[in-house]
Amino acid sequence: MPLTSFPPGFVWGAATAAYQVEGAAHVGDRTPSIWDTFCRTPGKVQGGDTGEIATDHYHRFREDVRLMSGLGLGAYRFSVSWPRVQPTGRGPASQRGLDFYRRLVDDLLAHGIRPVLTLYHWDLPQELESAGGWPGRGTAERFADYAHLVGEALGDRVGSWTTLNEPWCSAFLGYAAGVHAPGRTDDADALRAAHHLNLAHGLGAQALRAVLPRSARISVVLNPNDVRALTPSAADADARRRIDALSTRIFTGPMLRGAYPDDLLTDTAGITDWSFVRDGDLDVIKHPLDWLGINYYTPSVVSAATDNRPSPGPSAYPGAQGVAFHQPPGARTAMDWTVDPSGLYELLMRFAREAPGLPLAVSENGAAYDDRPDGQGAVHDPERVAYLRGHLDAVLRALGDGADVWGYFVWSLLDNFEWAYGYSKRFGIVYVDYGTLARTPKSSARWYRDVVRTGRLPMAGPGRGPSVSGT
Ligand code: PNW
Repeated sequence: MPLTSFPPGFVWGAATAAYQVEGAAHVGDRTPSIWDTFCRTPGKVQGGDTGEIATDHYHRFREDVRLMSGLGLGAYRFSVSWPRVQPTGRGPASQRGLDFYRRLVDDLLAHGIRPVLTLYHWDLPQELESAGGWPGRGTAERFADYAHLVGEALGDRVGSWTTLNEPWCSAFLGYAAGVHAPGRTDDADALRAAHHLNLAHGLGAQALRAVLPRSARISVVLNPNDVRALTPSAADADARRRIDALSTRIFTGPMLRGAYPDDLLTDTAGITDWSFVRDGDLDVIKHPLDWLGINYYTPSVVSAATDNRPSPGPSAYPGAQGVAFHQPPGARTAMDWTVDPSGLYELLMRFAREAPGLPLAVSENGAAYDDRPDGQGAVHDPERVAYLRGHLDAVLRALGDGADVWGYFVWSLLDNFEWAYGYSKRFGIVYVDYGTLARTPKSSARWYRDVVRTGRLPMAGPGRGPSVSGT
């Protein structure tokens, strides 16, 4: 029997990340992160945009919590800025930095909104990058200290913890493709970074477990890739296998099974011998998880390349020369990402199968569109409503087919700093006027409020009459 409504107790949330929303880059003891540096490097971020002010969430968080409360949200997924709370990446905490997160969390709790805290959403203290960054083992060790310090400070009021957000982006967009901070392009360094991010997760989870109350729930957030082969040929199936290893199994292998996949080690043998993996690392990385966060936006389609031309520019997939990427068919968002909710269903079912008993959450899902206010100042975003509806329907189908999904977080609460795209891409269900920083809920925010209230999916689009069931 397909489900027509979400189970009672299903958690509805929205997500942001520190560098993308906070601003206040020079407030308190905060030092620059690798994103501050990257934004100041000419040509790296569209329009020369930076996170200096962003949405000014640092000063406007009470208004943002009120907005979430008005939408009926049960949870807010946010991240802590490492250089705000531990300015040099080592040593003592900044009390002023921690106080900001205490105020935010207390305001959330006062509104009945559960805080879901991510320790690392890409804003590495620049000092740690200058000391070697994620390719160096020391950064993973520093992360454990940072986790301990935040756990000790906020463990009395935050029950849900995530070590890392999307380590794939940190390792491969940051150190191989160079399109994210710190903008390095060295395949061997990117694979070292992936391992040290895995290790940071394991050491961080251990550190949290040691300071948090037993009831605390510890997780990691991944962006597993739903990779499809262009044709059923053996060559395309092999291309699919290689990209699956480099995007998903490089993290889930160590984290869920305590081993790097053999095929990954073979595929990357020409780049590194993996001798940076020390005895005992894999046991640390396999630290038990209380839940797994899955971020999903779009699937990938790959084939064996039919010519031998090297791809233009550095790749985000070291060891996958000879794989061609194809735009999946279907409507596209402003990111040019194809809208295909079946990828979310497939990923949820995959983890339900491969990690039985591990609760899952959709920790990010959403879309960018070219939103602008109409003459009255209202923002109508029917494409986003259709996107969310389709993906929530996929979650409902996965729930009906036995996946243990406890919650869904829309990316994002607010329009914000979309990394290398600057402010040109708007993912929010709430519009931000970057001149005045005024917030205006889009029609998708009202639609989402109705979903949250009823636990059902009304028809896409405003003013289309009464709701019908979710299938
Ligand atoms: C995620 N890719 O980033 C992040 O967690 C968010 O901070 C971000 O705003 C959101 O998705 C939308 O982009 C990604 O190129 C960035 O595959 C790039 C990719 C994937 C995720």
